[in-house]
Amino acid sequence: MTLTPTRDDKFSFGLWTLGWNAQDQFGGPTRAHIDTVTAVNKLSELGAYGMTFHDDDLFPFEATEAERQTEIDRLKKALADTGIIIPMITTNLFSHPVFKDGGFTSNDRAVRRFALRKVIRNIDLAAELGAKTFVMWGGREGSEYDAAKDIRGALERYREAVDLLGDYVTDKGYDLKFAIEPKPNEPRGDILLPTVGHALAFIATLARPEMVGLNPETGHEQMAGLNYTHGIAQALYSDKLFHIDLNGQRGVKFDQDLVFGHGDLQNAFSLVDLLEFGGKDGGKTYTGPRHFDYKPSRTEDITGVWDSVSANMRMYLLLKERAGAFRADPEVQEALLAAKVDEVNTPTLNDGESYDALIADRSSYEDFDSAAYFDGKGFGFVRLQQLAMEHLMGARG
Ligand code: ASC
Ligand code: MN
Ligand code: MN
Ligand code: MN
Repeated sequence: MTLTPTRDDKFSFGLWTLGWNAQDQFGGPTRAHIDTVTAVNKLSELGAYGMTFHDDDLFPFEATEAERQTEIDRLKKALADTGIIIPMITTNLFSHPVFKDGGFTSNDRAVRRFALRKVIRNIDLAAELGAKTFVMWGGREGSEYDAAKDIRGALERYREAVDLLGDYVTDKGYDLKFAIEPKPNEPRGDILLPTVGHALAFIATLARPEMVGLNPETGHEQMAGLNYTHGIAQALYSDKLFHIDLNGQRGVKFDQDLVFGHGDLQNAFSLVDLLEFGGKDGGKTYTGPRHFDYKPSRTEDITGVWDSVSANMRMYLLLKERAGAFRADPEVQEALLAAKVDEVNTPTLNDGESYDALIADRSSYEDFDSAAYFDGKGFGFVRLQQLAMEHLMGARG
């Protein structure tokens, strides 16, 4: 197996990730702006297949129509020159001060109407560039103060917005789906749709739920103390993994946006194992882009930026190689069997069995000797996890 990324690996990067000038709340930029054409060329050279962007990454918020078109044309030429594609586009409804109380859910109705128009404009651009996924990260949709936001009203406005955009895409005949990106907090004290589970419940309320899925980000679930691999598995279970934002995070703290695998490594391992080897019934789990939404640390210069781009892809490929070795190891297969990991896929009831039949089955209860059945036997999960960690560390095969 090769650790050199190819287009077939479907690695993509946000223009805002490698392009971040490293300005944070406590200090000014430590790096210069990176031009779009340079970004596309360099991504192509390093082995990525796609680039993504917010409207405001490509042209400034205040850009005139002509300036906007110039940047779109420059991007199109760079794409044609390199073969890089734009699999996903997203809208910035968080940087400009007008969005300080949100876009779709601002208390101010005029701001909500402006936000919808900004998104519609960007949907047209997504269709023009052939993007298949339109991500919605509602970074400013939320509150700091419970008294300041009517949450049920805000969720109604969120639904109204996504429903309208679904109508627009359908009427225009665009081949585009939406992916909602949950995040629990930052920049707001509390953000609406904070986790995968909240977003799934929200999607079920929409007029066109089939058009709307998820774009879960590693660090965003982990900021809420949640298991990212579990979140991705539930998104897959619900047929809602439309896109994925990979990065690194260590624990419940500010959004670190580290390189993928530079945070919780064992969770990154289980994630890659799920994406690459977790297909059920012979199916693939997820065939979309492996998209990195990270930030090259503020300490890095331009060489460090490109090193970090490569590091994301290399971490993914290394983890894929390690997960492959884990799956191929006969001792692991035996440990999986002993731990009954696959038995959870056997239905609890017999084919067509009713609750009457279950209740009539004395062996399931009256004659079930819990003490004798249990008999001190363990599942051997620790042994299994140790094997996983030894493969992850390169200590086996
Ligand atoms: C997005 C997205 C995020 C945020 C963040 C902006 O579109 O997926 O997580 O914007 O990266 O800094
Ligand atoms: Mn993040
Ligand atoms: Mn993201
Ligand atoms: Mn982010």
